[in-house]
Amino acid sequence: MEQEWQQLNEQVVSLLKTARQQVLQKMQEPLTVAAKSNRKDLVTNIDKSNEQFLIAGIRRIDPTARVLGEEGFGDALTDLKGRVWIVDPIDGTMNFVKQHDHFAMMIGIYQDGVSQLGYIYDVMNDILYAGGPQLGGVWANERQLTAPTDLALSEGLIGASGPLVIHDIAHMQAIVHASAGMRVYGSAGIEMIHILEGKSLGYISHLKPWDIAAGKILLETLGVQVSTIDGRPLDMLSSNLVLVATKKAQRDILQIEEDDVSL
Ligand code: 2AM
Ligand code: CA
Ligand code: CA
Ligand code: CA
Repeated sequence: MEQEWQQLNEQVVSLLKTARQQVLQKMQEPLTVAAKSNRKDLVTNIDKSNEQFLIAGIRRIDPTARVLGEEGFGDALTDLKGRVWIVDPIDGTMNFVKQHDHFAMMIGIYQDGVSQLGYIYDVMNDILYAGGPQLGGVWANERQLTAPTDLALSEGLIGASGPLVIHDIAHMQAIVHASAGMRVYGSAGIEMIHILEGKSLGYISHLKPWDIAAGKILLETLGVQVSTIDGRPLDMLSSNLVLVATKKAQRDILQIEEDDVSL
């Protein structure tokens, strides 16, 4: 059984490395960019072609699995039964378009809704974060990661999505004020890499399943808490206001939420 997962892992790593080469190559040509729900929500030709490439590879690796992909090339899912792969072909599309940097490819593998393996690939730095319960840890390429220190909110940096802070949703300004400072990286994947590396203690953002599927598996493997902003389990079939944090910081943030409700 363990060997099966090792083999599966090797196949996914190889698929992602090939996908990276293709993306780097296609980035030499001008991008075709379109707006989805609004002018800040973009999709490019590479988001689409990379999702198609990844899903074709997944179907070769695991023919009976179902796939949920952001750009719609996978299956329409109404439940998480069996093996489900959740794919974000380019996370941080705005960064991809504007910076040609600070974006990631992400894959999360679930079995009957339970975490198995997760992948976040920092494409430009060529660092692949891979791990989960089926590998018994998390690796950044060949380097095994240790669990981040369990910092309290006041002791570290917190990542957030800009709009949540601007509109002060879910007491974001009080949370940021109580932390050591806020960072906005513009990619859920890159934010979660900072937490895996112990460089940020948390991240708060409104996220879809493909934004959080891979990170949840990797983060929880290292003891980082992943919940809704009010501390409940995520619904992996819809969007959630997600709170990722060290245990102590999660407690501090839930307390801020509760204190405000009691006013
Ligand atoms: P994406 O680039 O794959 O869409 C910052 O914008 C982060 O939030 C990115 O990880 C982005 O993922 C995600 N995100 C989720 N919903 C979004 C939306 N409606 N518009 C822009 N970004 C969104
Ligand atoms: Ca998108
Ligand atoms: Ca995303
Ligand atoms: Ca995306």
